[in-house]
Amino acid sequence: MSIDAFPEVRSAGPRDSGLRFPAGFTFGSATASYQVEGATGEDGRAPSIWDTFSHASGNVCNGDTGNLACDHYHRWEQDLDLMADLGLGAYRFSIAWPRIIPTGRGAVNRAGIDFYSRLVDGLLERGIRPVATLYHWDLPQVLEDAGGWPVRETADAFAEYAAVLGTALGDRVHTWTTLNEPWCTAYLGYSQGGHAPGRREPAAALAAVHHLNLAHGRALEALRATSTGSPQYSVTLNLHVARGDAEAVRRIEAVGNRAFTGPMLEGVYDDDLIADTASVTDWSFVQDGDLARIRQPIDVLGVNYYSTNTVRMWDGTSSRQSHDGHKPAAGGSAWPGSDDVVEFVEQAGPRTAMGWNIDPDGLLDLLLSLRERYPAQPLMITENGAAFDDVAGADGSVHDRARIEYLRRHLTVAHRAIEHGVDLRGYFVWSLLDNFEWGYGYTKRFGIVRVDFDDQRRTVKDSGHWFRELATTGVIPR
Ligand code: GCO
Repeated sequence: MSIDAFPEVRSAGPRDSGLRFPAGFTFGSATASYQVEGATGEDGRAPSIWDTFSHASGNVCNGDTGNLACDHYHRWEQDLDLMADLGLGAYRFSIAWPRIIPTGRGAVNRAGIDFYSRLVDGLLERGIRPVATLYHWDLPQVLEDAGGWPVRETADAFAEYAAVLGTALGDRVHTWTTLNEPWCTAYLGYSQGGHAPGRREPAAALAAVHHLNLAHGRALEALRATSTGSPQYSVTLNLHVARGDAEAVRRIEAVGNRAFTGPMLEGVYDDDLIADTASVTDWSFVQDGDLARIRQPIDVLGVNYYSTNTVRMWDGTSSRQSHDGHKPAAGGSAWPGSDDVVEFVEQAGPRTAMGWNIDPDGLLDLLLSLRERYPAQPLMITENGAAFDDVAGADGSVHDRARIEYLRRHLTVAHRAIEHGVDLRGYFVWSLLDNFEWGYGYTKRFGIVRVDFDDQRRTVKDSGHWFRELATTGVIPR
């Protein structure tokens, strides 16, 4: 269904506020282990691919690393107090695999389990639901050395890791999320090269796609078999909202979206995806029975949304545009099979400090199209937010009106989606804290809480106060 069917729900205007979310709608914030924890060498944690990648010169702005990040590993209690003070109903965090099984397979590191166990208990004590992601990009380096996601054994290792977590935390975690944005892992990590491990091998990236999908299915099996509570199960995808020429949009949706939703939600790799990528791989890494294991019911599909893309077919001669919001641009190709035929057209503004266009209607398009295709699948916005060039006062205060406007307009759209029948269960702002923004290091700030990286002081920004009002009243504030 096209958005044009709902002309009245388009364009959340700047004065549109006062809308109330349904009772039970979850407001939360999200972070990820390598982006906030620091303490990379403590309590038995082994290096991840992001340690290796950020320590190698030229990969991250200013040579920044996650060595200290927000020092959340030591300041977690204070950070949980902050979340409670902000009235958050849920916290979406990720677990660092190299803290749990430092050797990738085999021995479990008790200290790693204990950290997350304390974190989960601390959340529950404060009435905040723990939403735990198993993989937000910090693969143990030892597993990359053995081939990484392009090899099938990494999915085996992931299932073992999932069983360890299910056993240790599955009595208390509210929602398990297997993977965060496997698109980034596969394509930015193994083909485009802007993310760890920084490989530029399109065929390997497509093998990584499949082994991530398989890891998702196998982890769900393992979590279900070991969790003794009654957790919900989910995965988080960054689905691309592409506009423009129909054929270019079809190609981007095939390799960018349906490569994941196909197997996970329908048990198929679509024929057009196989055809588009035929010059790159023959998909022989897909074994009998894999698709049945990947397709499993999930309680909620997590959706991360920031901006849109405009695409068109490229004739191969004119000078080529490439404005697809890579983080950051890295020379390799992020769309195996379609890089040489599709170009990304520069988007109209306004933009955030990431250079990403601000287009709340894209979120509505995405939610409505998911409802159309998967009417019975509950959805959750697991990331939405914006980096801006914050100016902090001497007391750390930040008057980030632009971020408030960004959040308000997207939340308005989320509310309208619900009014139009989308089964949307919650909204997690990215991010709780300013943190390590991958290839951009500490140069991009997404937090609703400012972090002074000199002294680790936290200061709630105006957007944080605004979000508190939203979370405690359920009404979108002005
Ligand atoms: C992602 C990740 C986050 C990012 C955020 C801003 O979406 O890439 O889940 O870790 O920090 O999206 O880029």
